[in-house]
Amino acid sequence: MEPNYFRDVANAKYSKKHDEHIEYGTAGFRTKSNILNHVLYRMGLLAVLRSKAKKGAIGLMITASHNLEPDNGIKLVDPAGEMLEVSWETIATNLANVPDSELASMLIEISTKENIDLSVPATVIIGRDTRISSPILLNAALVGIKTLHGEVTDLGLVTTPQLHYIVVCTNTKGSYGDPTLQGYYLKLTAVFKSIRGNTINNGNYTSTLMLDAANGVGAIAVKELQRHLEGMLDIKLFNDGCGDLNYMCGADFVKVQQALPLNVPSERNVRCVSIDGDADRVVYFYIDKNDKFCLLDGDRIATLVASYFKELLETSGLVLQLGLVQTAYANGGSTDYISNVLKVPVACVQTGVKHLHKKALEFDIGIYFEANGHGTVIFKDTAKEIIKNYTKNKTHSATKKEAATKLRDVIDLINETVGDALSDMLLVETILHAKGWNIIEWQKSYNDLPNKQLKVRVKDRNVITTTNAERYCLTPVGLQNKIDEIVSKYPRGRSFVRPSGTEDIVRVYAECENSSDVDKLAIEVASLVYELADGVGPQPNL
Ligand code: G16
Repeated sequence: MEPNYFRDVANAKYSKKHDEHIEYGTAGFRTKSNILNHVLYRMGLLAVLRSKAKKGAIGLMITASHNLEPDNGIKLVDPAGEMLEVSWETIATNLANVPDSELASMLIEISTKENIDLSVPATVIIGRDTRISSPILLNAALVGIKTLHGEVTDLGLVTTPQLHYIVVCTNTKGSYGDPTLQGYYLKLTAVFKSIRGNTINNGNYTSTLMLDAANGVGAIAVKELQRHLEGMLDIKLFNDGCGDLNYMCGADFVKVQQALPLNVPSERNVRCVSIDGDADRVVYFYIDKNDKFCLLDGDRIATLVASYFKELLETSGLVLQLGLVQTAYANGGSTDYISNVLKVPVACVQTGVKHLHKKALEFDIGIYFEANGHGTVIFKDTAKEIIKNYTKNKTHSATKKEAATKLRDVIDLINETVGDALSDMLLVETILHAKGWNIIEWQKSYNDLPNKQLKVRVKDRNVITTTNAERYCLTPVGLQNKIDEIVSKYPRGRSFVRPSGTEDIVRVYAECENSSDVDKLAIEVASLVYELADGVGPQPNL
């Protein structure tokens, strides 16, 4: 170890100015932006160490995704474009909270324990969303990276999935794609256009859609996408950055409130899309002929993709294991449909795409989606090879080869590194186009159980602990028994509670057979949480 390497890490400007404990949560550190300066600086330092440890470029994204404007956050991206390895989340939390006086010694400890060769060069690829606080936090991270002599590639304003994409492209020397934003748009749109061919509309599918960009960085990306799509998709853009970020708009608002986002006109039967503040989530919705709001969330996207892939596998005769991964938030209606109608194996894991991604890797083709619209599809390298070879095999019939070729091509439309709202949207559009479906036909495939999500404020959300993929509450003791009692009163009732890893709240999920009951069920469970977990502020209501 070079003894002086950490000599300059003490920096008064980025000293820790408060004692609030902060944790690497569901998707990195996320809290009020004004208490994050030292965390960003320290994550700049850590990103350099991680890059040296992995001998590859590391990503650093400054965003609080679906949270409102006053929050911000940071997440690190590993060299293959996936989320930071879980064991390093603990290292990140410890480093973020250590007193300034122990910062250098903790960095030395990390380097020793992780056996890091400090002479290896380090590269950090950095991006940010459109929050007002992001440039200041960017500077803090840059100072951290430069203090440990890391190289920086600053991408400026990018969506989170764009950063993931550029990280993997950089580390694979371009074999996954060109490591530039231009490369990202070209890769996605070239294959979208070639699959679509000359037929812009097909059957009941038309290419018009309305898109709510949550007033986030996704709006910039959508405009660029439109330029590359050359009119093949007629996107009418709303919430393109002039209003407040994620405020009464965006994928999280639409999913949780099950309501039309601000500014999107109420036009019957028009396909609409909402993405979130950093464009890693997407949900669809429409207003039906009776002016009722209808949501097609991550579960719907997952089932649409699973049914399409299953069809292509069956038609082609390719024998590959297809599987789907969900979380406890998945609607019971979707899980029944996947298991009993599609007959695709389905697994349930805890919230956070890092957990879904890991589980999905077990399948040849792993589809994973959270109900909130965060997800993607991943393919084993061996599966990609099998599909490619199959398309070249002259003994297969034209029909079989055609199906295998579609499967091969559609892989390039997918950002396999992480959920990507734009790539997912292009995939959905491709499938709807192939099936000749409008949004009503898509929705008819199965019925969702009526469901409701509520947020409860409590003194310390960590008093709630869970097990069994967050479906069972361990503490406070007695809470689960009481939830079970309440749920048993409602036909097909299900409810669970868990602390959020991105907001200072406890989330309550409820579903049951009758729409007239679901609000009551959610309120009953939320009130219980309020009572047993030291609720603060107003009592739960709708
Ligand atoms: C992040 C994660 C998602 C997770 C969501 C909510 O999304 O990437 O996997 O579902 O937070 O997490 P929690 O319920 O723990 O607050 P995003 O879009 O905010 O980055």
